[in-house]
Amino acid sequence: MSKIHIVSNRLPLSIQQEENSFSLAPSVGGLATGMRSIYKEYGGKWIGWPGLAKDDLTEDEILEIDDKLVDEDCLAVHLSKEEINLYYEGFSNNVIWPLFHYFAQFIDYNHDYWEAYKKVNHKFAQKVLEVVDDGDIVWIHDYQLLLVPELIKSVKPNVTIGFFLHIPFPSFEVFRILPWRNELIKGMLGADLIGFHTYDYERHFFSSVRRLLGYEISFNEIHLEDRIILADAFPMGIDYDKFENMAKEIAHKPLSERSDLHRELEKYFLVSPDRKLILSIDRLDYTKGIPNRLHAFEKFLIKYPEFRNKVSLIMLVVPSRDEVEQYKLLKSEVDELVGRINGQYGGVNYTPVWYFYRSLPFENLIELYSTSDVALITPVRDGMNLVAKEYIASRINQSGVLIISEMAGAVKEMGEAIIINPNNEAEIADSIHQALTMSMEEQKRRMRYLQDRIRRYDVFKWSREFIKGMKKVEKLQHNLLAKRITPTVSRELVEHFSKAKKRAIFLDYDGTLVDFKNDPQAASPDAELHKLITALEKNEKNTVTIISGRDRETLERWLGDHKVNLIVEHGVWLKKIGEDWQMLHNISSSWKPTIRPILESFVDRTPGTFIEEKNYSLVWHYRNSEPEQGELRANELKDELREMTANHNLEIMEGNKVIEVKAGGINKGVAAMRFLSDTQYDSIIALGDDWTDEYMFRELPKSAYTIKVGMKKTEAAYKVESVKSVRNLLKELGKN
Ligand code: GDG
Repeated sequence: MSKIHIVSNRLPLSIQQEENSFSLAPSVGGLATGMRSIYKEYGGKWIGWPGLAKDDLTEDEILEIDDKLVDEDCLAVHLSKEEINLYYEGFSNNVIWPLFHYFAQFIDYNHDYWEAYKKVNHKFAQKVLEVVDDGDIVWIHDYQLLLVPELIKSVKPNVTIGFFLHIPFPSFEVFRILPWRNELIKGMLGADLIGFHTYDYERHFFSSVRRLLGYEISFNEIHLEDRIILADAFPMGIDYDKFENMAKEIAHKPLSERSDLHRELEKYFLVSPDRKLILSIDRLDYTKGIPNRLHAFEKFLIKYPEFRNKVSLIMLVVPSRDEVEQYKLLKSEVDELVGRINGQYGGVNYTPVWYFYRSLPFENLIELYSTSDVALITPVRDGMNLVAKEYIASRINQSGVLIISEMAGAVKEMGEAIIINPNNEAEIADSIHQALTMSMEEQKRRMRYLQDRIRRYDVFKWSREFIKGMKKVEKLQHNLLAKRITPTVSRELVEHFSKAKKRAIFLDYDGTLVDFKNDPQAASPDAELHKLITALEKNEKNTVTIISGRDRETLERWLGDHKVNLIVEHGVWLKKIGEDWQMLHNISSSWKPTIRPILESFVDRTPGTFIEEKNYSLVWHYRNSEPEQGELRANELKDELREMTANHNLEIMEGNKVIEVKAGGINKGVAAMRFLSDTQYDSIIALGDDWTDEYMFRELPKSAYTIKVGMKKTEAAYKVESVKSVRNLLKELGKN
């Protein structure tokens, strides 16, 4: 069975230094819980940083830690203080974190950070490579390790790699700000499956892939030269039962056994029966919207003074990254705001904001969740936000109201919550009022829906679904690669070819013999191509035919000196060696004046596009447009043309970034078969890259070697990866 390895910045354990040795304690975070079951079940390893700087440890201590970790199937990537400072605090938390959360003004563009990030990502990849075998699965987590997928893939292409991003992926307009944007995105594309919390992050990622690297994307597949990658949304869940069970346990505890915090909370409610609590829990981070929450709470107290002395906000803020300047500033802002609100609205028996700046044990966390009437979650950006889900799971009697920001990934699954814009303080104030005055019946109705959903898609389901996705992509790639020309097939082909006395070779031009260029007129044959064609045409056993959608003039100008046949405009015209052009079909171009204005209006409205006019067809090129706009307009154009073309017996052909309108009933398949009807051939080879070539692959006899360039689905019998591979193959054929 193939193993599944997990890679994350931190190992799911914390290491405690005791007097003469070390002890390990499991982490309680959601990721650790969800993944632990996976890598143990599949016999893999967890690779990550153990949390101690290696400069603080002796060689022997490092060995001792490594030994202890082996028992837990963990492998340590040991990092020095400097590496942690530059790679983790620096590039991860001072470049990627602010950028991906739309806080571009906080980015520290420090080149040393980037160098360290590359170096440490290499270290992680190296550790993985020590344990991974062909056929294994590697699941990499989060923004600290964006380069690791490619670093593994380039060495071990037969390992299936999953990557999950726990934070948002920003829009292209924000992502493009980064000097190292291409490297990061290429790093991610080493994965076979890329997971995000929401579809929005996924589409932002697609947009960056298209615009920065120009790869084609259809549905959720990214087409690379030699691979297909899937991206999808997998909203991360929580260990629902753990929260529910703890809430039940606490509810059944006798008064005497309750924690100090729990008793404090109960005292608060004893003062008056209509007292209520609002809860917020987050790490201290500028993305979590803590100041705006406090402002909004103050607005609520001003607008609804009848709730003063009755409603408090408990704010649990977990210290985080407190060495960083922005976090220090945020801390003082929050301290100040809390002080001011409490000073202004507080009294002897009433503290409006209970502010805890620390972390609490799990049990206390559940006490907070289960005692609070409202959870107020107001991030300005948040990948998912698990606190919202944990609140829902802890409400065992279905009371309670969740107010959640539309900027949290979790909101997509929370239609029944009260949804707010975190920058609209007046709206938040009103939402607090709405939550506090909501009838119990309504609270329960909403909470039941939320609970059903969050319970179903828990962290275990989430990880299983992701693994299912990795297996699916593995299969998909396997099927796509199934037709790839292996060395054996290549030998067979060359042998078959060399034995044949009369050989027909059909070659598409663009995307097959030459790579696409932004300007189609710039794709003229280079010296190598001329040499390859010459080698083939010199052998009189060969009949070479270039079969293309190009116009007569261009191909004749480029290849007219060769002893090759030319079939152009997808089969309208044929020029046999030494003869004049002949029309394979009698067609008219009287429809052009009707269609041209439509295409012109699309050119006017879509920058970067243009019309190419051939004798019997019109082509709208959109390769140089904004990729998404180009796709959108191409669909629009097809729609608009559909009615017209039916009336004129025309056909719309969709090539590679082109929409071509031409007379119906003509295609490369019909043309190739007409050509073959004159002579008997004992070997036929046809190569082409786009779907106009599929007609040819379909029509040619079964005995023909039909070869698709690229990894897309095809009716051809075989596939090769690129123009380069086509040229290598032709070189071989030219020797025989
Ligand atoms: C990142 C993304 C995404 C908090 N205080 C205490 C405590 N916690 C636990 C909560 C919760 C976790 O910490 C916080 O998770 P979040 O999801 O809210 O936020 P981030 O830490 O920013 O996580 C985020 C997440 O990754 C997963 O993909 O949702 O968007 O930013 O589980 O319960 N736990 C204990 N004591 C505390 O005082 N025991």
